[in-house]
Amino acid sequence: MPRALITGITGQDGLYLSELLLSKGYEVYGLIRGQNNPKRELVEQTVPGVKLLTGDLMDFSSLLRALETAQPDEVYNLGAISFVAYSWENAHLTADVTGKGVLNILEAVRLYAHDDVSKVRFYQASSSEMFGKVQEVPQRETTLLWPRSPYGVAKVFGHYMTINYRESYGMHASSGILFNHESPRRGPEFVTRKISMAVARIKLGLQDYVTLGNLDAKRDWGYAGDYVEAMWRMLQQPEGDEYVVATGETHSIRDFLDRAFAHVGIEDWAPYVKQDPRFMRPAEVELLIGDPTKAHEKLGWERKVDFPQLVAMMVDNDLEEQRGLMAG
Ligand code: NDP
Ligand code: GDR
Repeated sequence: MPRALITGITGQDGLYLSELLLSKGYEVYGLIRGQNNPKRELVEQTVPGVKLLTGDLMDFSSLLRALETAQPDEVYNLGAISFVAYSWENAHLTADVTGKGVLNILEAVRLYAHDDVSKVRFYQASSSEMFGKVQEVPQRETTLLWPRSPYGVAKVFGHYMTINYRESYGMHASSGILFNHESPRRGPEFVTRKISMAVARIKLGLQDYVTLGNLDAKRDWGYAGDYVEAMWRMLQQPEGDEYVVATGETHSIRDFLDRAFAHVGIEDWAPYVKQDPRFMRPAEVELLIGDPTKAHEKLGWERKVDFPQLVAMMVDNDLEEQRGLMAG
């Protein structure tokens, strides 16, 4: 039975990846931080097969302990401070967790493996935010990185550190440059879920409007359930490598609003959307669109859920959730 250790188990991707690996017969361990993590119950209910180990990406010895307990064949490093807007206000913390945390776990894997690094395969959750002020359209594995936020800068550090451990120590280490991926499990601070929740609540008469920032930014949005499959496929390759995982399509926040409101029968959303500079970023990533050719050709990966299906899935989920809350 293969064994996997996942950091960031309480997050959107941690849950989908756990489900995928459990369905493939893996023994799955998840690293959970904090003395009394409020999301522990969610993980225990959603993926009861996962064994939880306490640890933090900033606490090197906790990582080594988790590796020694889990004895994993595969390590998926999904843990991060992942909210870009928050990273300006907490730049040092973001650098420590999202950046240096990657070095901590890579080094812990190396020491745990006693230099026989071939016994553990490593996945790093890199991000399209590394492309920032994009230097090429669409963005691919070789596009020059130009991050625009402390989060993006920290991810660049983790990305190159992953490549460096592969080149220095021969580790089977891969970096998935994943473009935005969403789902009903997306945190409510991210724009897609903020919109799907607001649309559901507006439709049900529970909320009057939603306040957003820049509506013109464009993102390449896919479905998280599809993207964790690409992570797993990367670690089944003979060698570690870098892969862009994206849909190859881009849509603005306005496009997302159009679809989400239309899904509940509202064609003109202008009366329900306000803008506030508080949600604008000091430096914006205006356009992201990925070229997933390498992932298609080498991993045989294809997305299954398209943009209209994704928006509908998220709004339907929030309608159901809000109706459930209303019913008590
Ligand atoms: P989430 O924000 O949903 O989850 C982040 C996870 O990181 C949570 O489980 C959180 O745990 C954990 N975490 C935070 N701080 C620490 C720490 N100090 N030590 C250990 N764990 C910590 O992110 P997603 O699931 O959406 O994304 C997964 C990864 O993929 C992240 O690294 C993200 O940056 C990256 N990524 C995401 C993309 C996306 O569109 N979703 C695209 C590209 C990359 P807790 O519950 O304790 O806070
Ligand atoms: P992003 O996702 O920064 O791309 O990072 P987010 O949904 O936060 O922002 C997307 C775009 O929407 C604009 N926007 C708003 N964003 C938020 N959160 N709230 C608003 O009210 C709002 N109004 C407009 C933003 O300015 C931005 O242009 C996500 C995270 O999951 C990262 O961890 C991951 O690496 C990248 O995706 C790929």
